[in-house]
This record gives sequence, structure tokens and C-alpha cells, in this order.
Amino acid sequence: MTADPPQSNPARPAHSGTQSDPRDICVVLPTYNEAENIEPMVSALLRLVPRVRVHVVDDASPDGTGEIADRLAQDNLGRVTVLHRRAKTGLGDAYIAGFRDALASGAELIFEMDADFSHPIAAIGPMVGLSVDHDVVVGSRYVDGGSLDRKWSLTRRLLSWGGNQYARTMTGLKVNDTTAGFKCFRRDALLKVPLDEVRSQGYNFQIEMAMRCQKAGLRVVEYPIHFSERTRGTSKMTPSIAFEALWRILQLRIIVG
Ligand SMILES: Nc1nc2c(ncn2[C@@H]2O[C@H](COP(=O)(O)OP(=O)(O)O)[C@@H](O)[C@H]2O)c(=O)[nH]1
Ligand SMILES: [Mg+2]
Repeated sequence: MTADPPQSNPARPAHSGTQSDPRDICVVLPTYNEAENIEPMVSALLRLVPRVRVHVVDDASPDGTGEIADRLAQDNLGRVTVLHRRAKTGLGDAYIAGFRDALASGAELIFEMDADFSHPIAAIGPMVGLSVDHDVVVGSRYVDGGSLDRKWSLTRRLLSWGGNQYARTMTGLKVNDTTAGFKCFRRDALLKVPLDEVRSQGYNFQIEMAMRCQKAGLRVVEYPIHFSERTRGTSKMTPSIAFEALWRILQLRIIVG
């Protein structure tokens, strides 16, 4: 892989994010019980320059997120679309389904991003700029210039950092932020990833995608971001998802190689 080695200099985009980009940019937004976040999140994305469209992937959220997304789609025809999945089978399944839709609709740049404002919307522009020269742009907390919400306790920081270092050691990943959930894929790059074979959910979905990108020899670059803790709604990640991640990483080493 040509993933940049641990970086001392944060990536700088080829051109400013305030410029328009002629490419068809699709942000895939997975949601489960994000009724409080979905409308402000989609509105903020639609105001963005460069112009993006949004594909919401909702897993039958009991709180009505899917219905709000439908209304947003009706109000913004062509710019907001919704995939309703029948059940919550995991973040990985939701993303794979969303990526397939984005590719089928002709998207040239495909973003994955949380729907809870944890990832800075302002980073999309610079990441689009970097995608001119790179296959995958990772919004990274663990390169110079990246940071975590100040509300995170020392324990949580250590767990996140330690889990990340463990994943890097076990998998041989060169990317610094192995569980980053904010990524931009060029269409041709995503087509090189065997989406049929991806099985992981939760944090491991991000690790597995990073491994498959590295294996496919894609040019990966990290762009430093500040990760903000959500202020509305609740996290869907549980300690059991985190612990499952530790075991599954060992399996991934064997499966993905
Ligand atoms: N469609 C779908 N979205 C999910 C699922 N699990 C989490 N999400 C969404 O994925 C994003 C990240 O999840 P979150 O709970 O915030 O994880 P955390 O940031 O690690 O605490 C949010 O937009 C969630 O609504 C799932 O099983 N299905
Ligand atoms: Mg979150």
C-alpha cells in the first residue's frame, strides 16, 4: 500500500475546500435512532460547498429517523435519498448497502460519516481536495493536528489510543487512525475493494475496510480532524462491540491477510 507512513506533517489538500468541485459527491450517512440529529445534519451537509448529496441508510429506527429522512428526501429531490433496511444488522452491513447504492447511482466520490456531528463537516472540502491525488482520504484523529473532544476522560482516551495501537500492531496497518469512521473514497478505489467479502460490523468494519484498501494498494492519506462527542442522542456502540473487536482483529489478520 502507499498509505502514508505515520505523519509528522498533516496532509494539506491540493486546493481549498471552499472551491466548487464538479464531481458527483455522495455522503453516505448511516442512522439508527438519530431523530434529533438527522435534520440538522442533512441541512448542514446541503449547505456545504463543494456541493454534495446525501444518502441516508436507516435501519428501521424506532424513533422515527427514517420518516424524517423521507420528508427531507421529498423536500430535496435528487439531493437526499434514503435506504430503509428492514433491521439493524450492524454498521458494516448498513455501509456496504449504502456504498452499493452510491456506486449504482454514479457517485464519483463517496463519503462515510457519522450522523451525530462527531465528524467536522468543514473537513469535507479539504478531503475532497485531497482526493484529487489520493484514492482514499481518512479523517484522522491520530495525526498531527488531529484531536479528541476535551470531554473524553483519560481512561477513554487511553482505551481508544490503546485499541488503535493494538489494531495497527496486529494487522500491519499503516494508517494511524484504524477505526476512523470518516472517509472519502474515489469511485475507482471503492470498486477495487471486494465489498461482497466484507463481514465486520462496528469498529471492525472500519479496520477491515482499511485493511482491504491497503491490500488493494490504494493511495491512502490522512487529514487531521477534531472528533467531537455527540451532544444529541446516544451512542450505539457498547462495551461488548468493543471487546468483540479485539478478537475479530485477530481473525481479520488471517482472513484479509
Ligand atoms: N444504519 C445503521 N446505523 C448505525 C448502526 N450503528 C450505528 N449507526 C450509526 O453510525 C454512526 C456512528 O454510531 P455511534 O453510535 O455514534 O458510534 P460512536 O460514535 O462510536 O459512539 C451514527 O450515525 C449511528 O446512528 C447500525 O447498526 N445501523
Ligand atoms: Mg458517534
